[in-house]
Amino acid sequence: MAPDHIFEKIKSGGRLSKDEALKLFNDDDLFGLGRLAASVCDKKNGGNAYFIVNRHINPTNICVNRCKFCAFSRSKGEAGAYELTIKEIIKKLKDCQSAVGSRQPAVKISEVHIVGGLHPDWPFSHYLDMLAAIKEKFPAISIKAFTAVEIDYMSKIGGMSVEETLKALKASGLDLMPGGGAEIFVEGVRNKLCPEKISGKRWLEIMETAHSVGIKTNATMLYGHIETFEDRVDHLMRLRALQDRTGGFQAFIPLAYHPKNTEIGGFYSSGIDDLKTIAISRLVLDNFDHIKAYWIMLGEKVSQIALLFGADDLDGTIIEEKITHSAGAMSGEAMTRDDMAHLIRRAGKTPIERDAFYNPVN
Ligand code: V47
Ligand code: SF4
Repeated sequence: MAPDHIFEKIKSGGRLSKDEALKLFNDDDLFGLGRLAASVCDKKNGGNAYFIVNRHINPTNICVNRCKFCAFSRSKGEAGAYELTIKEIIKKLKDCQSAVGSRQPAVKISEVHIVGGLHPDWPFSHYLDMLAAIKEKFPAISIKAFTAVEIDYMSKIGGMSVEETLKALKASGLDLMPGGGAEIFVEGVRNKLCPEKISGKRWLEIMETAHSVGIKTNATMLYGHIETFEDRVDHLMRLRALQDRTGGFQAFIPLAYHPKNTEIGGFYSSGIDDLKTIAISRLVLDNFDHIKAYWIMLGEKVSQIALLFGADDLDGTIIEEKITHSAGAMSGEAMTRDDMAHLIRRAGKTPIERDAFYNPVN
C-alpha cells in the first residue's frame, strides 16, 4: 500500500514531491494508484476521453543522429533509407482524405503529424516549402510537426536562432509541435541512449521558446529501457517546472520502449509498468490538461484500460506508423473513428472527437 498521506495529499489538491512520486513507482498497489489517478482525471475531464482523426507522415528516415533505441532511422545510402518528395507527401494526404484505414471511406483528417530523421542534405527552405505546400492544398488541416530535436537541427542548418526558426516555420504553416525527442533528460542515461542528440536541457529550452512565440507543444518520455524510476521522476519534475512557467504543453505522452531491431535491445515494457507510468504521470503532472495513452505503443487494449488509470486521450487514427513498427510494435497501424469511439465507450467514458487543440468536432 502506498502511504495514506500521499493519497490524502492528492485528494486535497496537494502536489507530489520527488520522494512521493518515487514511492508510488516502488509501490505494488496498482489498483489504488489507478483509482486515484482516475479520480484526478475525471475532475479535469469530466468522464470525457478524446481522440482525433489524424495521419502520421515521416518525410525521411535518413538521420545523422542514429539513436541506439531507434530502429526507424538509416544512414544515407544504407538499404531501406528513403526520402519523400513534397509531392509524395501531398499525395499521401489526398489519398487518406478518401479512405482512413481500409474500412472507412472519405474521412477528413483534422491533423497531420510530421516528424522524421535529421537529413544531412535538406536545406531549411525544404521544410518551409513542405509546410506551405500542405497549407495551400489543405488549409483546414492543422500541421503538428517537428520535434525539438529537428527544430534545433533546422536552426543550425538555417543559420538562425531557435526563435527565428520557429517564427519562420509558423509563418509557413506550422500550427503546433509534437512532444518527441525528449527521451529521458538525465544526462548519463541520455548519453548512453542517444549520444548525438541534443541534451535534455536544450530540449526544454526549445520548448520554452516555442511556447513563448505562441506554439503549443506536447511532451513525451521514453521509458522501459535502461532508465531507473528516479530518472523518470526527474523527467516528470522538469516538465512540471517548465509547464508552471509557460503553460504551453497540451498533453503528456509516456512512450513505451520497443526493443526489436534496436542497438540496445532489451525487453518490451510490461502492461503493469505501462499503467503505473500513465497513473503516476497523471498525478505528478497536475498542471497538464491531458495524458495520452498512445495506442500504437501500448496496444489497443492496454490503451483502453489506461483510460481507467488516468489517461484521457487515445491519440488518433494514425493510418501509417513507421517509428514503433520498425521496433516491433504489436498494434495495428490504423484505427477508424468508429473503432476509437467504441474503445472509449466500452471503458465507460464519453468519446469526444477533437481537433489538434482539443476543441470538440462533430
Ligand atoms: O521521438 C523512437 C520514440 C518518438 C522508439 O506529441 C521510440 O502527440 C519506443 O513522439 N520504442 C516519436 N519509442 C513518437 C512521438 C509521438 C507519438 C505520438 C504522439 C505524439 C504527440 C508524439 O518515438 C521519438 C522517440 O522518442 N521512439 N524509437 C522505440 N524503439
Ligand atoms: Fe534520428 Fe529521431 Fe531516430 Fe534519433 S529517434 S535516430 S533523432 S529519427
